[in-house]
Parts: sequence; structure tokens; C-alpha cells
Amino acid sequence: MSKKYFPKVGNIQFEGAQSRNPLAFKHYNPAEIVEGKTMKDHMRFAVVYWHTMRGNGGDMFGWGTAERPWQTGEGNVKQAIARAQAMFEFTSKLGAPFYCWHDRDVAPHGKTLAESNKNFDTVAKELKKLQADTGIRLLWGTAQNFVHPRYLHGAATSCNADVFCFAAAQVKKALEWTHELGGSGYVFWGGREGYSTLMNTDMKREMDHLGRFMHMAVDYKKKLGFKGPFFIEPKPKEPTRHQYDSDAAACLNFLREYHLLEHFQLNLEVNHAWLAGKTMEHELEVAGAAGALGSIDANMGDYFLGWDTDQFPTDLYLTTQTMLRVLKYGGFTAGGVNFDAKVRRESFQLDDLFIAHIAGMDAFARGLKAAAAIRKDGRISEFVKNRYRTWDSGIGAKIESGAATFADCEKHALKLGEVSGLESGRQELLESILNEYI
Ligand code: XLS
Ligand code: NI
Ligand code: NI
Repeated sequence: MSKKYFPKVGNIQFEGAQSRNPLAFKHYNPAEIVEGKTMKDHMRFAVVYWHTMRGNGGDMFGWGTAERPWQTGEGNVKQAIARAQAMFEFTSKLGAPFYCWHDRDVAPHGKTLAESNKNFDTVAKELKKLQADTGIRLLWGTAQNFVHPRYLHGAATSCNADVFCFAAAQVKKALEWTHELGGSGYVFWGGREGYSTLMNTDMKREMDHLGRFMHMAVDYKKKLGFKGPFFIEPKPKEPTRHQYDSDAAACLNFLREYHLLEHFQLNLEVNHAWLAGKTMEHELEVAGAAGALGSIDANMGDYFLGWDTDQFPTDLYLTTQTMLRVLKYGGFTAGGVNFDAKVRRESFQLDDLFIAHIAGMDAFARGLKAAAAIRKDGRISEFVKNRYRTWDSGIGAKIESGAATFADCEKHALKLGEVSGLESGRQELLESILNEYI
């Protein structure tokens, strides 16, 4: 494996909380056991190809700033292979067990679909070798159905049926390679599946097409023998004004309506939850309650900016609340914590890539440890349980079991005359208990 892109950085080690070395873990100790499982297995950390390898710090006001020695500007397959080597050197020095890609992050677009497929085949074969050399595994693959101009009206929800076919062909190919590379799952993020204005949009027809598309994907998955779950990644807006997969509840409703729920789980992203006006823990609860908590795209937004800034998740309240839900719903099976995050334009040096991932991994490790300690303490869960105790017997139990009618409720209320004994919700107390562990 190449050692040439990050010559100044060795394998990142766990040095403990006292360490002041920016290139060491202070809290992420892969072998440490928490609630009966190693941190490594709890987190299943993944590095993304798109931000980490392909991001250059450019924004709509300025050119790229980032030092990225593998971005030589050639844009051909040879360069794509060099980039794959840089990706695996980075990920293995970091000690992350997984990575994720879009098809077109890995290999360049060709002039025709056949040429694009050929480029992808060539580089994906190199990925297979690199995976075998390093032991790094694919958490999930996905198709980039939003960058090319043909997708300007959407992909599966385009007004143009030819475009739908290109999108289907791309997903078919991306699924084949996800399967061949031993991918754990496969993600659908609806890049431009949505609308800019309803004036030109037949929404019902577009949704029906999306349902058809997903059924074709399920059929092809069966044909391939791919066993991993499909994940849908909700996002409410950007690039379109309204994305159809707007939040966890909207995705679940879509999956139910089109009889797809058994084949899908959700891949929840923090910044997307925030754009939807929801907290990450809300989205995790919605998915978890439906048995559809699949995976996480770990990042965070900026409280004062209204777009997907994809910052590295360094907020300990966020990681603690997140890991509380992940533990509550039994942890990840096929999914993991995928850093769909990019360093700031100002953090342009090469070592910032390591520093940012270490910061995110340490924040999640602290979140995990805090969540486990809060669960062990038990005061918060005990409070919640006790808060609902009137449902455990008497009229409450009768209602829950389905045996009570409106008339029974009326009889009960008339007998009481008025409700007595309401108790405080104690939000501030619960927040201060959480703070004891941060
Ligand atoms: C964009 C999405 C994207 C998906 C993969 O906002 O987060 O990066 O995770 O297509
Ligand atoms: Ni994402
Ligand atoms: Ni995103």
C-alpha cells in the first residue's frame, strides 16, 4: 500500500485523556469495552470518499484552498487510482474500519454510459485489491445521481423517462460493485428528487416513479444475492426547495405507502435533521420506534447558517444524545457512524484531515461513554418510566390493551370529578443530570 501521500503521519494511536498530541486519540480506544462491546464495534466508523478525497475547500465565492497532493487536475482513470491509494493510506493510518463512496467519486464520468461503466470497473478492481491489503471494508456504496446536467430535473423523479433509465443503470452498476466489494449496506440519497416549483411539477406522478424505482432496486438486489439493507437518507431541502425524502417520518410514510418498508432502514444525518427543523435525537427516535434505525451520517451544522455545512461533529451534547438513542435501539448491525463531514475552507492543510476525523471520533467516543454511564445511573430512564405509571394498571392499562371505550373513559372521569396529582416534567433536573456526565 502506498505511503506517499501522508509521509509525516504514522498510525494514529490512543494516548488517553491526558495527551496533548493533536495526532492521537484521547478517548477513542478501539479495544475498550463499553456495555459488553468494543468501541470499534459500537461505532463502525467510516471515512467518505467525496469530502475527504474530493473536497478542495472551494465555495461559490472562491477557488479551492486545500492541499491535496492526489488532486493533480488530470481527472482521468490514472488519477482516480492514485486517489484510491491516498484514500486507503489515509483510512488505514486513521484506523477507521470502513469507507463509503458514490460511484462517480471513485472514477470519472465517461462520454457515454458504457465509458463511465468501464472507468468505474477499472478503479473498483483497484479498490478490491486495496481492501484486501488493508482489511478496510465498505460500509455502503451509493450512486451519484445529481451532479451530471442530465439530472437537472431529478433522477428517478425526472419528468423525462430517459433520465430515469440512466439513473436506474447507475444504481444497478453501483449495486453490483457494492455487492462485489462486500458492502454492508447501500444508500439512496435523493440528490435532486424533489422540486423547485409546484408550477411545473406533477408530484403524485413523480412519487409513483420513485416507488417504481425502489421496487426495481429491490428486485435487482434479490437477483444479485446482495444481503445488506437498503438505507434511505432523509434531507428536507438543498439542492431542491423541497426534497421528497424530507425527514424520517416522511421517508417512513413513503416506504409504507409503496410497500417497501421491509426492505429499507434509514441513514440519518445530523445536519439534514437540523435543516428539517428537528434534532438528531428526534429523527433517531422516529426511526428507532419504527425498527428502521440503520446508520448515521455524522456531522453537524452551524446554528446561524441555513445550509448543509457538513462540519465535523465535535459537540458532546449531540454525540451523547445520539449514542443514547443508538444504545437504546440495540446498536448498529449493518450501519455505522459515517463521517459525511468536511474540513473548513480555512483548515486547508493536509494534517487537518486527520485532526478533524480524530476530533469527531473522540467526540463520539465520549458520547458513547457518557451515554453508557447515564444508562447505568438510571435516574433519567427511571424518571421516564415513572412518569407513565398511571398506564400500568387500572383505566390506563385497560385503554392500552384496547378494552376501553369512550363511555368507559367518561365514567372514569365523572367518578374522579377532576384530575389531581399531576407532577412536574422536571426538564431542568433531567438536563442537569445529563450535564453530570458530559
Ligand atoms: C448530501 C448527502 C450525501 C449522501 C450521499 O447532503 O449527505 O452526501 O450522504 O449521497
Ligand atoms: Ni449524507
Ligand atoms: Ni448532507
